[in-house]
Amino acid sequence: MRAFAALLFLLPVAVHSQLSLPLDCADIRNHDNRQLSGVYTIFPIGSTSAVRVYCDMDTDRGGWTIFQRRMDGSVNFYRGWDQYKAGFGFADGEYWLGLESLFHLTLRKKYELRVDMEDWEGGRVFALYSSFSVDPESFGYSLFVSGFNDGGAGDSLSGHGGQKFSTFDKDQDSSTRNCAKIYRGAFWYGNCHSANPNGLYLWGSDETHYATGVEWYYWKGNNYSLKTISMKIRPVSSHI
Ligand SMILES: [Ca+2]
Repeated sequence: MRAFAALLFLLPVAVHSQLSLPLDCADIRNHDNRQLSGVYTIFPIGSTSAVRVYCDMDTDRGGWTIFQRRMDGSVNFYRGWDQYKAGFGFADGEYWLGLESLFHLTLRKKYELRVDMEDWEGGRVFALYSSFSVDPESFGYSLFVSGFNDGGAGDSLSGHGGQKFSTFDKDQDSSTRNCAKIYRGAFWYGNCHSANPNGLYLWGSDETHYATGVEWYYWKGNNYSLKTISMKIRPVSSHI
């Protein structure tokens, strides 16, 4: 009886701490909508999966979990499969959250995707997609994206829908060549790309090596490497 009483005493605490682990930045915002943009810890795959991410709490009411960000060329994005699966970089700078986390997040909730970008002349545009998810590794982490809404950037991503993710050491693209090697990145390449957000950070316009930069074709073409780009997701339900 005494043991049972002790259990009753402990149980609500344990349950509460489990429930309070945020899955994403929307959970953090919904818990306290005065939170500022910055680095937070989320748990995309359960209680042992703590990972630090940058939460965008400003754009369109906030609650965005950033899973990809380029801003200063400080992190090397030309990496292999294991790195893109697990994630790399720094939450307060440039990073890739990881395909396994993306798969688990988009399995748990329905997400929209927003891609914000900036050129070297002060221009800022975005592309919005009302639905975004990633398949499990056994299906090559295939991309599902639909419902494009133009924020001035044009649609450089819908054409990548249905493609598996490719890195230089795991060619799953639909080209006879190795797109990741040719364009120095890692992405849901088809034959090969109209967006290369994980390409080489080239500080602007460069025609030396075709389409290898951080690119969004329908805004800036194939030889313009953007100043910043960030890919962020938010549960559709929190949009209301
Ligand atoms: Ca290939």
